[in-house]
Amino acid sequence: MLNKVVVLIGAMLFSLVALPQVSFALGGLEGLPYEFGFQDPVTPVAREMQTFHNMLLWIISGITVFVFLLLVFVALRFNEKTNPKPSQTTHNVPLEVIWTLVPVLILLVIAIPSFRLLYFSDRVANPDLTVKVTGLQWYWTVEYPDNGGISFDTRMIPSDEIDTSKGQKRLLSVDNPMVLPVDTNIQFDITAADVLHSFAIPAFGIKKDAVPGRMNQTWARVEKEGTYFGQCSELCGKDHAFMPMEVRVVSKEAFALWVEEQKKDL
Ligand SMILES: [Cu+2]
Repeated sequence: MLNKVVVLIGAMLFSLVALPQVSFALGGLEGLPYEFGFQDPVTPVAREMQTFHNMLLWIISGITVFVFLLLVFVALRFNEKTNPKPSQTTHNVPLEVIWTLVPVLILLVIAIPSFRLLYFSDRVANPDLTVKVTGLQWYWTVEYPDNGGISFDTRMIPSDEIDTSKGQKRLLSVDNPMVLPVDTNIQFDITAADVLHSFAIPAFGIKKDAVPGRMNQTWARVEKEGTYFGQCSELCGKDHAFMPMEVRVVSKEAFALWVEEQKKDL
């Protein structure tokens, strides 16, 4: 019986190492009907997060299959009919060593990339641009301290004013989208002015609490121009569901033009 257990554990470990990294990211950018999986990652952090998620999926699937097969084996082999006289032996040292060591090794395999990714997503050295985001009931204020202190509020466009011919999306489009340059290390300073909110843009791999009186930090380097959406992800009151984020990622030249345009209004 011990041999069989060893073979099963071996097969499980082999499957973790040998199975190819398959991406389950089938989602688009703004959520179309019947999609599943994550939004396409557009930052290094989001891509690493999905790779990590896919690795975890193999590990948990392996453990689930292993435990299920073990249960089936025990139920068939050691039920009262097939095994009327149960063995009274206890303390199988090799088996106990294995079932202690294998879970420890699995946890190590998970912990090392997990901590690496946590610190990678935390901050970027020498950011090229800083954007301050403040959550309020129930909208966001965006500030660009590096660009002459541009500052504006971004609020959801109400459903009855949505113009689909302009590509506006109900519950996602806003009046003043945040504009960011592509291929730039952007540091986000995230805070709130009333209650807890959470700044979340799935395609960037960002979800950071916005806490009154506290400045949280994260970063993004968006590699693809486009429009990205996010939603407040911390229950913050009655209009929590109606304070989306819309982010337009444009070329560096277009961003510089936009900055000049915004400065005129200051
Ligand atoms: Cu909120």
